[in-house]
Amino acid sequence: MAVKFELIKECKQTKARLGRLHTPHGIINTPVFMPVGTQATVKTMTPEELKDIGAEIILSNTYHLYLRPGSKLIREAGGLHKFMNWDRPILTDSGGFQVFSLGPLRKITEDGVEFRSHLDGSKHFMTPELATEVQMDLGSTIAMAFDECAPYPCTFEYAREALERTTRWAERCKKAHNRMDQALFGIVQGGMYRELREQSARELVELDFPGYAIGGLSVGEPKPLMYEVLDYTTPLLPADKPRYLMGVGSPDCIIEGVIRGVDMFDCVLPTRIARNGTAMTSGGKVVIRNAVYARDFTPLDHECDCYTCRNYSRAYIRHLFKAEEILALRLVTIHNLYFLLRLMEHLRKAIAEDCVPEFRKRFFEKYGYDGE
Ligand code: PRF
Ligand code: ZN
Repeated sequence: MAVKFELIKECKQTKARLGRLHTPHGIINTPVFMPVGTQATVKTMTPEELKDIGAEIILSNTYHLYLRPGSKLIREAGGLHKFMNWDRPILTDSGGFQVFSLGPLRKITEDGVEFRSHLDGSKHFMTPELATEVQMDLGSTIAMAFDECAPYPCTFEYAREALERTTRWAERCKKAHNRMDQALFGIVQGGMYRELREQSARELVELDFPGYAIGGLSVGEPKPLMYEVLDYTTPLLPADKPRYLMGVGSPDCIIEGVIRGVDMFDCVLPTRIARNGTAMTSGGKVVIRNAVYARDFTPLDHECDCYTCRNYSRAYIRHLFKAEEILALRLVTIHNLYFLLRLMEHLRKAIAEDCVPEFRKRFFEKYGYDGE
């Protein structure tokens, strides 16, 4: 088995778990946040910088790398790790979400999905077998099954068809998968319907994956609804396998996910908002272009000791944004990722010390609840 999950401790007051995921590329402490490196790079960051801030695993995308530069080229380079000079774990998403969210035209059949490239409009056909082959060529540490993420809102009938197709596709991915040094995770779908989440989890657990993702959430539904789905979905998954909530990574959703038993998260949010000038801080979001920061010579976050906060002021970073200097993007990205990675560290400590509810309360009192 390519990965082994070691459950260290379960929280006494919540469903939070402390764990360690052992992989051929090293150990991941969970709950973990995975910075997103869609195109084999976490935008603006070198792998050395990612290590320095404590990133233990990153996520990359099958869909993007398949289209450009092509998975055979990456295989020729010696695999994704070598190609991008990152030797820690990498999780690749299967493309099962991107073909739906990025492709302008797509046609779903039992065999797979026909879609057009967002780059040049060329026609492609993605199947469970191809998504698996591409991920084996990439040589990621964790590969994901090819799934269908139903939109929100969506009828019971459609959500059922999508989940049943997802199960059949997961079976095909498993059959096609033959890399012993790579783990293949299954993805639970079923929309916002309890009965369907139960069916999906049951069918996937039957297939016996080394880890399970919860897909189809954070697709436009209200947050309380996502929490409700999580409430009944995580207990359906085996306690001795890692659970990954796909595409979720705002501080509030991470905390709410952790207390419901989620171990892994990924999201473009911290890196994306960094590049438009929004910093996540212990006191909430700071929109650095704002005129109130013109003469603010204090750091982005007075509680933060990241490279950016140790060396630069809000006024300076605001100036860099106004002047459209590249360093601006790098400095806020470093800070936001550091902020989230440190939040995960604090959560792990809170689980170890049995003070998760207190930690949650304290965090929200300071950070506030943001709308996104
Ligand atoms: N499936 C896959 N990737 C995803 C999702 C999904 O449902 C989501 C939903 N939030 C994000 N990324 N394969
Ligand atoms: Zn900082």
